Amino acid sequence: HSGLVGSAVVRLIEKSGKHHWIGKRRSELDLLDRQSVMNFIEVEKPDAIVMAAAKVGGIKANADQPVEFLTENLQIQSNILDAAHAMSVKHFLFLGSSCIYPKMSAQPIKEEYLLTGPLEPTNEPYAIAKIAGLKLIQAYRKEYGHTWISAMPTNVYGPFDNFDPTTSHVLPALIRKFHDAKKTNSEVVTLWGSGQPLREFIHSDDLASALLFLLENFDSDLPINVGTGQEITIRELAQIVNEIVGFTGEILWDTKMPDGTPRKALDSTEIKRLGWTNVIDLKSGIEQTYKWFSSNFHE
Ligand code: GFB
Repeated sequence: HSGLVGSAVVRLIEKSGKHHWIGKRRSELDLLDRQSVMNFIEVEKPDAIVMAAAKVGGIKANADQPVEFLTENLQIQSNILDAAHAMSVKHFLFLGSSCIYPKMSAQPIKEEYLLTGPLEPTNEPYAIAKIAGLKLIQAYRKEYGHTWISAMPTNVYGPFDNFDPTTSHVLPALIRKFHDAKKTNSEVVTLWGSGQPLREFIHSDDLASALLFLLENFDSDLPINVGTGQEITIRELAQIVNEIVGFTGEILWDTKMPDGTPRKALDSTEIKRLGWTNVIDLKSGIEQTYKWFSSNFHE
């Protein structure tokens, strides 16, 4: 509950005042420890679980630690799902990622395109773990009749993200790199790849509103996409972040670093049809995130 997505869900639950929430930090509950997870769920007996905990990272972290991205995610999700089953938890929302879809998928990506082609190699271990998670949700639905669901968000950003320049996702990496360069009067910022890939970004507060909406309004075997429908190239994104942060030097592109998937635009028709829509536009979301970063991030 203290990461990028979990903290946003907690903020929204507190704001609505409709539900009581329970969260544990990593130091209080190790989700890799099966018995501890069992005990926690048995003691707390939650009505609903939003599974925002995962081993996550940007393109380089995924490529550098394939073992951890595969095994930790498999263990965390099977521990929590098995404990939820043992204690008959009524509602469960499993969170995946748009990288579960084929690298060269037709665009925009519909939910049913899952497993119709090879995955993007830089994040295949993470994607395989997340596919296993959503398959486990489907298996629990089929075999035991649980009404559990899976949501697949596009790239998420916002407060409480990882802003490490090496392991983070692109948006926090850009904020951090431009901020540091401005602070140290550096003339150059080096970004990765060609700048050509297209990405879609959702603010964590919008994602949180989608997740709570889905818990109340969605019950299906298929995962559901959560996106904004707005795509941007990494180069355009760099310009926006650069303007907000106010770095005036030069941007270099290190083309030895990977581009990853060329494009992964989610088709979010289904969630929009159900009545949810995002409200935070990318520029004001980045402005808000940079404000948070400036006053909260200390190395
Ligand atoms: O966000 P990102 O790390 O991951 O990178 P993915 C997106 C794009 O930004 C890639 C480029 O084309 C990167 O080459 N980029 C440019 C940078 N400069 C930078 C930089 O300084 N840092 C980073 N990180 N990227 C991830 C998956 O894929 O998406 C995860 O690896 C997860 O598994 C996540 O699914 C949502 O969007 O390519």
